[in-house]
Amino acid sequence: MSLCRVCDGELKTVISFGQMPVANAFLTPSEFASEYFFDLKVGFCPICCMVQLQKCVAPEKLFHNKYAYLSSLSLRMNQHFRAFAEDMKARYLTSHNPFVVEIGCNDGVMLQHLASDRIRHLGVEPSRNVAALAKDKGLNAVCRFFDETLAKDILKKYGSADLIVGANVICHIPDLHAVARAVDMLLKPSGLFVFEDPYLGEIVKKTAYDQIYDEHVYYLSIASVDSMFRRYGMAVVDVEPQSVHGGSMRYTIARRQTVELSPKVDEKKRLEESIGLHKYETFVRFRMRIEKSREQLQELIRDAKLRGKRIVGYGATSKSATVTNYCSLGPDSIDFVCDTTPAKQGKYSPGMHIPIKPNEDFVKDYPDFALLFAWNHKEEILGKEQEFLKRGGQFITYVPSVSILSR
Ligand code: DWN
Ligand code: SAH
Ligand code: ZN
Repeated sequence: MSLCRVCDGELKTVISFGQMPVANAFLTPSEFASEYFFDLKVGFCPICCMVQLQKCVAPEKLFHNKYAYLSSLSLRMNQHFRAFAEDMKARYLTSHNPFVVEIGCNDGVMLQHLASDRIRHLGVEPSRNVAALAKDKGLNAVCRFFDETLAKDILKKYGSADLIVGANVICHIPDLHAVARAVDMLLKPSGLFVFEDPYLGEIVKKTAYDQIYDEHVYYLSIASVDSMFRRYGMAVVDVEPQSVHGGSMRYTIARRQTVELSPKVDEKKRLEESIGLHKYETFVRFRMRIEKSREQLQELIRDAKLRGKRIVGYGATSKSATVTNYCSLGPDSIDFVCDTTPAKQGKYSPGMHIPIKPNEDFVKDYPDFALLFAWNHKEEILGKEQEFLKRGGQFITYVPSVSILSR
């Protein structure tokens, strides 16, 4: 029996993927034998509606001095975070000498746009290698996990924050109660906490089951986030859907009664009810679609291999660890995965041990099919791979459904 990390309710299992490796643990052959696996299982809490991993991997095992994901490597994400920073500046950072804390600043993809305007800032980034990249950009960053102890230290050194921001990080933190307490401690009375994460409504709608992996402890909705923060005298006061990462939601949290509630919050909460995000049955159907998706992808790939086609994976995403392991796709069906991240190149994918190669290897000898693991960057990738398409190459996708993308 697993209990909800938010309310102690008994979780109802949505899907069990079995033993899975750490999604960002790209490895060398000498590390194959000692590879770490854990039981990847998602549960739904019928009391507070929080969807979450039933068991999670210790954060120190995921975020360390060799964290593989670099936020700045996509043009699209750079544009997104520039716009995010500009929006925060214009709306919330107009007072005298404001102070911003970013949780999970990674290589500084967003913070750089605040620092360039000399805004007082602090990035909190526990992965040492990426924190170092942020510092190399001249940003002020601390290499720690965000928690109450750190909040206390920040408060002592810099004073309270006007704004706390975070992208794709709050859903990574197992102890949300500690996050809420730390935010409460650190924020000015009228301060705001703005964060975004992949949105449960989109994950379910698109059957984007590959968003389920070790780092993503929570699959958030407005209802579950609001009920969590209400326990600490705060509430979701505004929401704004984002198109990045396959569909995210940006939540603005404030202390209750300090900010007027946007009508969008209740409107979107009603929408969540209409699509059944508060009902276990919705997730039973989600599981059935996931199983169907696996069958279809396996069949498509089996068929292509029987016809002697070459398949290469495009983008060694964290998400691809779930797809390749769940669908048993190894080097016998996928020659290699191309990826622009230097630290991933030359290594092997977690669990299935598919070689990771630079993009140049893809261009040098185009395959028949590219399996689009980075489907969330589809426009950017299709835009730059026109030559592959012109020469008759095709992209295979599995989100929102298994299909071959037409030109
Ligand atoms: O939440 C998280 C998000 C923000 O980033 C983290 N838990 C980990 C990570 O998830 P991901 O690895 O699924 O993120 P992406 O952005 O889908 O990863 C894209 C991968 O594809 C990167 O390794 C870079 C690579 N890539 C490429 O090779 N060519 C990306 C583009 C756009 C390209 O053209
Ligand atoms: N914000 C970036 C990075 C997302 S990847 C973006 O949206 O692209 C998640 C990041 O959160 C990693 O860099 C990881 O090291 C960091 N992280 C994980 N747990 C954290 C915690 N408890 N406190 C602060 N950062 C954390
Ligand atoms: Zn609960």
